Amino acid sequence: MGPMRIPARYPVPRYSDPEDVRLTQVIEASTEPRMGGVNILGAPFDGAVLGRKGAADGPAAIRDAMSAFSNYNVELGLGLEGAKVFDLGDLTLDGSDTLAAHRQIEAEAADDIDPGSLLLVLGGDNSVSLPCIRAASKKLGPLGLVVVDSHFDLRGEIDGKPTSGSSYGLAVGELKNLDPRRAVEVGVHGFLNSRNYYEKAEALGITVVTAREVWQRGPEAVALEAYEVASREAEAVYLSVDLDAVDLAYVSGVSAPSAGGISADQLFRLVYEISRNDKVKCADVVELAPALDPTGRSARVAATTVAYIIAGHVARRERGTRSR
Ligand SMILES: [Mn+2]
Repeated sequence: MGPMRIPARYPVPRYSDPEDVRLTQVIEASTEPRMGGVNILGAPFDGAVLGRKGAADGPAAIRDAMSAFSNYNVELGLGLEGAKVFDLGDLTLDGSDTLAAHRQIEAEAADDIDPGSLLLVLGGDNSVSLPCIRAASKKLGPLGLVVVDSHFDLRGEIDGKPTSGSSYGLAVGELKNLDPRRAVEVGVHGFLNSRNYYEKAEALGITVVTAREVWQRGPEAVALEAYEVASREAEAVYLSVDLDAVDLAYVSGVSAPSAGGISADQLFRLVYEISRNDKVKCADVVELAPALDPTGRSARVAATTVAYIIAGHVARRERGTRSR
């Protein structure tokens, strides 16, 4: 056992209808990762954010928002009542010490990664992706990476420390088994990235798909290409979702809201299509800062994203059944 965790809390459903099992009723608390399912782990840390703080409250807000959902999705023709979803609770992290927090996230995530399951990390600022990717590369072998984000996040360290803008650059720089030619960045757009970081992505051989290309080609086609690139000669694929990829009309509760991003629906379709693939063994959903969006919309989008990732995992087992 690692350090103490804070047990996950889901609100008690406001009503009980045997004809409508709520999504949160499918989720079981667990102190250990379980085989063959989805293991949720909260990383409430925002000590390395470059912009506005608040993502430390992300995991709790995502769980709260999930209580609004049924377990069935009409469009997918898919129910999650038989899903094996376990919640391992929240890590207890020191928000003032990025390096120590990252060491702890890496160690605990490594304990919870299982090649037969999906570890789904709820951030936390985007810096938490780095220790999770490190853990995945150490536990799972040759790794591919699919990122959905408005930003490249290819910065170096600042004052010797990683930030919320450096996770993917540091990961491909230090991890021998994460070939940047197996990294795909989806959703960059607008006046949000420097030419230098675009050229760095190109030089590294990272596949870049802009937000506009998602609108033009459709999320399913983009997801197919992204998984193909990321899974080539890889044992496992890591999916990292920065919610700021979504247009600020849907998601304003993030450190860096983006105008002109992809739509919420496009994000759901992207993550669902990617999560349906067997090699996806680790994922994160980061940057929700609920206090920055008092309407609760951003938390709803975050929670729906989590539900679609779980649905993608369930769809692996149900392949071949009718889908609408
Ligand atoms: Mn971002």
